[in-house]
Amino acid sequence: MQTLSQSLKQSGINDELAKLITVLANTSKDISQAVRHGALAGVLGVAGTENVQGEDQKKLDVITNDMLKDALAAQGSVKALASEEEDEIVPLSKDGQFLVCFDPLDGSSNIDINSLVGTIFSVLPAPSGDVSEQSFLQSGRKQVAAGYVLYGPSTMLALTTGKGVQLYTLDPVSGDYLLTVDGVQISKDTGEFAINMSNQRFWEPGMQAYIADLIKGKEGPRGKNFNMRWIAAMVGDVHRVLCRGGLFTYPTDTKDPKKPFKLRLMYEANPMAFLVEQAGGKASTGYETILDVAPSEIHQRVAVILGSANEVDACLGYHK
Ligand code: FBP
Ligand code: AFP
Repeated sequence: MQTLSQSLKQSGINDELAKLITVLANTSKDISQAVRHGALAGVLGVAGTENVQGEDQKKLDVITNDMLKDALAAQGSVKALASEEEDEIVPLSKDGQFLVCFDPLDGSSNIDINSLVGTIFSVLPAPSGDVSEQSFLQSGRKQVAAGYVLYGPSTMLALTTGKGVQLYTLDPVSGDYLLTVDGVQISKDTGEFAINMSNQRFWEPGMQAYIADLIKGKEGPRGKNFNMRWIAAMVGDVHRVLCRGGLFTYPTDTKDPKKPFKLRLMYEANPMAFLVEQAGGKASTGYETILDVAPSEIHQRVAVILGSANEVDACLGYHK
C-alpha cells in the first residue's frame, strides 16, 4: 500500500502544497493521540471559554486548535489561517502561498461521550499583498485541497486536491497514512438519509415535504423504504456518504430566527462539498451549489444538502 507521501508525489501536485498537506496530516496524528487518551490526559470537559459563535469551547477544541496553529505557523507556506475557534483570521507567514481554514474538532458534543469526532480543513490560494479577512472570501471552487480526518475505530484521512478523492488509514504500527481507497465514488442512488429529525417543525415546507415522503417508504411517492442515520458529527455522516452513499442535510430552520443555518461555509460546507463533488456527488444549499456561494465573512453559515447525486436532485425538486 502506498504511503501518503508516495501518493502525493505520484499525484503531481506542487511540492509546497504536498508539504502543507503532510503537515496537516502529521498534526492530525498528534490530535488522534490526544483524542485517544481522552479522560486519561484530563482533556475532556469544557475550557470555560466561548468561541465567536457563542458556543462553549471544550478543552479539546482549544488544544487541537493550538496544535494546528503552531504546526501551520512553523510551516512557512501559510499566509494566514481561519479557524472555528478563532474570532479573527490569524496572519502567519508574510510570503505564504496558501490560506488554510479549519474546524480543529468537529462534532464537539461527541467528545465527552467518546464518540466520533474529526478535523476538517480547506486550503485556498493566498492573494498577493497584505492579508485580511477579505483575502479568505473566495468561493469554494478556488480550493486547491480539502479534506477531513475522522478519529473513529481507526483514524482515516479523506483528501482531495481536485483529482478525485483518496482515503488513507493511519497504520498504528508504522505511524504512516496508507492509501486504502483511491478514486472514491458516491453511488448515484441511495436508500439512506441523515438529518436531525428533532428540528422537523422548524424546517421550510419543501424540506418537510421531502422528508415526509422518504418516511412514507414503499407506500409513498418514492416507492421504496429509506433508513435514517445521525452521528451528530458532520465528519462521521459525510464519511458514511463517501463509503456507501446517502443524503446528509443540515437544512435551513427557524429554531433560532437569528441563526437560520448551523454549518459553517468556509471550514465545514466548502471542504465537504469539494470532496463530495470530486467523488461524483452533489452539494447544495437548496438554492445554490455550495461551491459557488460567494462568502461574505469567515464564520458565515449555510444550509447544506449533500450526497448521492440523484437523491440531492430529488430533494432539490421540493425546493423549487
Ligand atoms: P460543531 O462544529 O460545534 O461541532 O457543530 C457542527 C456539528 O457538530 C456537525 O458536525 C453536526 O452535523 C451537527 O453539528 C450536529 O448538530 P445537532 O446538535 O443538531 O445534532
Ligand atoms: P447489530 O448487532 O446488527 O449491529 O445491530 C444492533 C444495532 O446496531 C444497535 O447497536 C443499534 O442501536 C441498532 O442496531 C440500530 O438499528 P437501526 O438499523 O434500526 O438504526
